Amino acid sequence: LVAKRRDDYRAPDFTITDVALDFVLAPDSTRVTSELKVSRQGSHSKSLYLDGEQLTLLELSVDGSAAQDYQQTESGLTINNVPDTFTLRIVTEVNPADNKALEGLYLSNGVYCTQCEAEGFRRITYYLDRPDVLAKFTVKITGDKASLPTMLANGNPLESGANDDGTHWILWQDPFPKPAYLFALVAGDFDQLTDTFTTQSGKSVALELYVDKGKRSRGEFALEALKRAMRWDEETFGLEYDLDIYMIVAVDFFNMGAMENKGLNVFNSKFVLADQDSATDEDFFNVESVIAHEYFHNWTGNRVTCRDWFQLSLKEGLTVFRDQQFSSDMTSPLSNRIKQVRVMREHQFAEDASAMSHPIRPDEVIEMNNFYTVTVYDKGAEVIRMMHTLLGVDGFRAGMDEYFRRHDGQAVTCDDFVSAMQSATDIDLGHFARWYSQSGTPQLALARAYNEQTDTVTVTITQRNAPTADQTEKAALFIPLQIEFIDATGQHVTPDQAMYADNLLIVDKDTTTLTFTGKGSAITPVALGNFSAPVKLTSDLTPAEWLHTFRFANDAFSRWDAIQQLYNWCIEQYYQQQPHAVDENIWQGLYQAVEASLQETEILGECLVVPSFETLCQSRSNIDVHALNTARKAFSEALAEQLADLLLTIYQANQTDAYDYQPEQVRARRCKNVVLGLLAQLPECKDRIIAQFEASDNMTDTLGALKAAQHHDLVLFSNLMNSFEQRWHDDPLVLDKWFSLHATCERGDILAQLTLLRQHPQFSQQNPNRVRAVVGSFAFYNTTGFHADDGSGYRFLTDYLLELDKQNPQVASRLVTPLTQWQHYSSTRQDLMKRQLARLLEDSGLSKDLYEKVSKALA
Ligand code: BAL
Ligand code: ZN
Repeated sequence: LVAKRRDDYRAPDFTITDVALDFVLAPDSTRVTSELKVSRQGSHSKSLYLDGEQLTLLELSVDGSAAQDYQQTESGLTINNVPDTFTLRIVTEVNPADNKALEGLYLSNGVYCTQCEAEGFRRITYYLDRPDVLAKFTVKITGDKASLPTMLANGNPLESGANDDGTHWILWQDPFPKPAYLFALVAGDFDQLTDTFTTQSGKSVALELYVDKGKRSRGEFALEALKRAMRWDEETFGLEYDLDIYMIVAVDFFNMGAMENKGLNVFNSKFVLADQDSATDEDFFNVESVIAHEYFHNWTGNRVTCRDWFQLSLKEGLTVFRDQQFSSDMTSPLSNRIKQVRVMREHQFAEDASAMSHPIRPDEVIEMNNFYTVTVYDKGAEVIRMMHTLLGVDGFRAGMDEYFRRHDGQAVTCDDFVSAMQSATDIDLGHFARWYSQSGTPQLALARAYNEQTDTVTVTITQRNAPTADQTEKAALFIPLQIEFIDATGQHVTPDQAMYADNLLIVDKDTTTLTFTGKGSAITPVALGNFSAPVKLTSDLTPAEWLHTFRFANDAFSRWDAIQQLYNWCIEQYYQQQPHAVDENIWQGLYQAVEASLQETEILGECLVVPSFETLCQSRSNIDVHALNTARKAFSEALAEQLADLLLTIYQANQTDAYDYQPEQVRARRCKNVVLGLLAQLPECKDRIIAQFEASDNMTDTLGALKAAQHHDLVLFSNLMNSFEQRWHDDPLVLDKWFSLHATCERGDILAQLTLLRQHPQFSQQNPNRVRAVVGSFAFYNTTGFHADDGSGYRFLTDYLLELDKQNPQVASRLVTPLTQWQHYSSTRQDLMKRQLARLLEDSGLSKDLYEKVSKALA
């Protein structure tokens, strides 16, 4: 298997301007007729090469004459001696019912559906399946009228009619030229929700949402969220929707979260369906943010798309940043920022430290599907956010306006984006742009020295960029570091030197220093405010100074982070078998900090969350997994004991009235359920958990009680879980929560439990949501089970992946991630993990997807 390299990009030899597709749908033999207007680009005499996989070719003609001079391979079709411009007609047959990979056209639960990003269109017909070929599409669909009353494609419906044989047909046309990855077709029998949206220029847009029969009311929130997103993009970026109709279809079988096909988004039903009984506050949040994300792609992704797949972050980093800003405006900036940072610290830092390390704009790819990563998406969004910080709100908006002015209708690169941003302001982004090409997490270390003679505190910040699996040579990055300084009395002080802006220091060299003269020796730097850059920061702060920071810092994120750093320090003492180092002063300080914050529900709730095991791993090496996990739990239990009376007060104070998904209630429920999780570690909590479970009028509190029970006692957990299953046994989407809770339960017989879950009537290996809920939850979050000392957890995952890879390589490749991230653990554990990776690599039929990740992890 050969990797493709970014540097090898060549403009296409041919392009396609118009596409007419004709689908005749049948479960195992769908016929696809494609008529393409093809033209040669530049002067050359090369053959035309089209991508195509798993297709049966039935007819091929050039300008109406059957083609004779062509060759077929497993990956494409070469047609020789073609004219400079011509019409190519291709008839192929595909088998949607047999398509378990869920790429291309597939049939599941009676619904025909497509997924073409990144390279799925080549499984529908032969094509120039690359994002820099933009064509206008018309699509005719013919299908059974009774079972497929709804048949959708991109753009606007033009005509429809019925045939004598029980089928009907419809013709769609999309006026906007687009790459094939944005093509979509859906056919099935749905409930429909409709609405209209009037754009800022007064145009009326029909909104249509299609959901499973009987699930209509669960789609209402998504439709409202869509309208909020449409309005926000007009108000924030002046971006208006461009077609007359915007359609969203929710499907149960989907590899990703959702897909931004032009005018016809296809969504995993998990990110559309939500009501008070079946969805948690977090589900509501996710629905709104994914709805917004896909909508925002209409400009950042569809109107301006990627030149090649190495540029994926051009649209994904930018669109994630946009959806983060939107969510923050709809809910709350602080809890959103914390949520985003948790993803970075738990998952993206782990990816940077692993064999899959890559820059946000990768250089080398074997299977593109492997690069829909937290690095390209979330670190990509952090890079955009840093530009936003550097340029300011107005500068950033001016840069975006310039980007659309230059590139609307084009397929462009990350460099084009940076250049547009740069041209709109006078800020030089040359050094900054290195974030696009350098992988790895920069490490900043902050240290202080005091010179009594001159009464000067020197704060030194060193930047280190360690080699990563993919790059040995590194250079200093351009890092905007938000920083504030507090003296012993809690007053803010400023350094002798001018900074970039208030509280913003540019760290662009190996060493940066600041001095404070005549301000005493006790100066506490509060660095990385609002997580202003995706870096790891260590400092010489003491536990007392973390508490001081919590008390006096202006930046709310820094206050939260100070408590997290303090927890990290405490857990380290437990891990080093010296729990008494967490002395009375620290416990008292924590108690007072919580007591003083009883009215600050939002930050309080977040501060009472102990860092996850995965986050703790990112600042350690040669980890003894069980010792660290035990240390974390012991500290968490001690925290609950020390704060018990306050926690009870908080629990009582944050009871909510009849359920409503609105910010104040969401904060209260979050705080209450975090507290219940802590209290659950204490013996006397059982009745409280049962009471919450029984009284709950919403899924957030129900799930809060179940999670608490999981930490409290296995008998209680089993009883409540049985009761939950009885209520939700016929609703697989809700049951995913139940699957996931079982799979993350730390119990000795977890593998037997997983076997039972796989035999559950609602489990289906063909449904990615079920697989992620059971196997994904286990591998990513069941620390004791997955990391069992005898290697049985690793073996379980490997056995499972060997099966799953034959059906759905994309999902298998996602799930192998925890096994490839062995770098932080002790050497015996690394050996156990690598032994299973080696088993995977021995499989001669391994997919490209798994091969790329596994071979890198073993290199
Ligand atoms: N483009 C793939 C799904 C998403 O990021 O929206
Ligand atoms: Zn996206």
